[in-house]
Amino acid sequence: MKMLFSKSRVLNHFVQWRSKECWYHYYMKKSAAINFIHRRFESIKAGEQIDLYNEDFHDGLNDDQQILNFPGGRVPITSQMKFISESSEQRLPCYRVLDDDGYLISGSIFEQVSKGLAVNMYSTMIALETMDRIFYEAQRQGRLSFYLTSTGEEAINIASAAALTPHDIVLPQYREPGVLLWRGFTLQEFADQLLGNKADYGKGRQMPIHYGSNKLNYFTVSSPLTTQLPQAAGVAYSLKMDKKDACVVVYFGDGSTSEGDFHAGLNFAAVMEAPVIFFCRNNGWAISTPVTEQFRSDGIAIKGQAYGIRSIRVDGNDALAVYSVVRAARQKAIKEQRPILVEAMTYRVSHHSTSDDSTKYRCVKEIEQWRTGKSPITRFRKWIQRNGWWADQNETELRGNIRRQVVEAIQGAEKVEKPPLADLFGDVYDKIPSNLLEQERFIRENIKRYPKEYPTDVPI
Ligand SMILES: Cc1ncc(C[n+]2csc(CCOP(=O)(O)OP(=O)(O)O)c2C)c(N)n1
Ligand SMILES: [Mg+2]
Repeated sequence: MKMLFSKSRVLNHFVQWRSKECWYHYYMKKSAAINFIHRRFESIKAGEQIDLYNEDFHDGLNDDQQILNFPGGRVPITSQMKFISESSEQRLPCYRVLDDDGYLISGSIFEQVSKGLAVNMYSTMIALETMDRIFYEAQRQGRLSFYLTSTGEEAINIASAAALTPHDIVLPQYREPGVLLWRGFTLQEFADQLLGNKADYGKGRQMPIHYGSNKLNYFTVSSPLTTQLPQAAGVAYSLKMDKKDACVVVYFGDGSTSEGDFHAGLNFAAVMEAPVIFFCRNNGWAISTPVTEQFRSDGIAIKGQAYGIRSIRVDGNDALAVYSVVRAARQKAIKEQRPILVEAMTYRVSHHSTSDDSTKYRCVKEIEQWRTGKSPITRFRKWIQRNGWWADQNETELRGNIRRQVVEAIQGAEKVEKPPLADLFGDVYDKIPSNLLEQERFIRENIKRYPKEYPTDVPI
């Protein structure tokens, strides 16, 4: 246990160091920027703006038209000294299709879903909920070192995934395992990663829940918040260069928007006209920090406009609304080659993770209201059941089946050998540098000296 912990700590530090400070990374960023300049698209109209500037700037002030020509374009002038307000009078409305009771809101415009798709979406939401419950319990029993659930955010996970194609590339935060589940990541693959065994694609070097799959176009979760946003702009730009009929979807929480990378990522994508959907799960909390202490703006969607990004706010607990919004966003991102920002309003029903007890900083009544009265699963179930597409018997069978499969996956993963100690030091450098070799020597000597302090199931 102790060693697994230190493994993830070593890697975590490495990832943070590599993403934020390393000169090598800085150098790579610079050379990537040079490549971008060489491969600019015509749509980036820098040349045109310079012409405008040269021709019109000196006599740009035109009394009749009351227009001033600036390098970025023509701006109307005014003699009124008026500061723009810090907020609009009304909060940005939230698009929804199903009301709290699962009835269609009359007049709502939404993407139709077939019986097959609706049942598949609902079944996968149940699979996610069940998987979360059992893995969470396994952590409490000491069988996993860490876990984190998506409780309350099942519609965001599954409905957004259902609106994409397998070619769309996903860069997750960490509360989106349902997207992987939808794409076909098996319960065994989840369990192997959580237990860090030999079958785990990360060779046990990451903390539990850091899933990833090359095959399913799902980037590996990374611990430092928001690094995935500028990366998503770059991945989307590569799709644009290759003229792919696909987009990128990058997920992040409300708390992550306080990182500089949020702003860099949005601006980069806007300027490069990259086909990326920025999908913010605004669940009200960043561990113990409520959104009221996170920002003074009306949430996230309105920030898109400042970057020149088309944006929308959607009810994240309404599967039909999330599905419709992501379908439309995908269409716009690809056809119009532009980024889109989606803010899905929801609530983090679970503790932040197994390292947290949220009853210490928020009211239990509030949590229960969201768990019971506003569950996205119940709302969607009411709708499909009213359509005659689902019955109580289906529910019982499905839940029992998945429960059995998750338990078997954990038992299976527990039987698989752990990766050898040497794997901790490989796969990063072509030639392992001296400081890592020294660390390897140190850990081996330590194991010899204090064998009882180390797990016996890791091959030395
Ligand atoms: C750069 C960075 N700062 C701080 C943390 C510690 N941390 C992990 S999760 C988290 C909260 C993130 O909240 P949010 O983005 O709203 O996602 P949620 O957990 O609500 O889904 C924090 C502060 C981190 N992992 N990385
Ligand atoms: Mg949050």
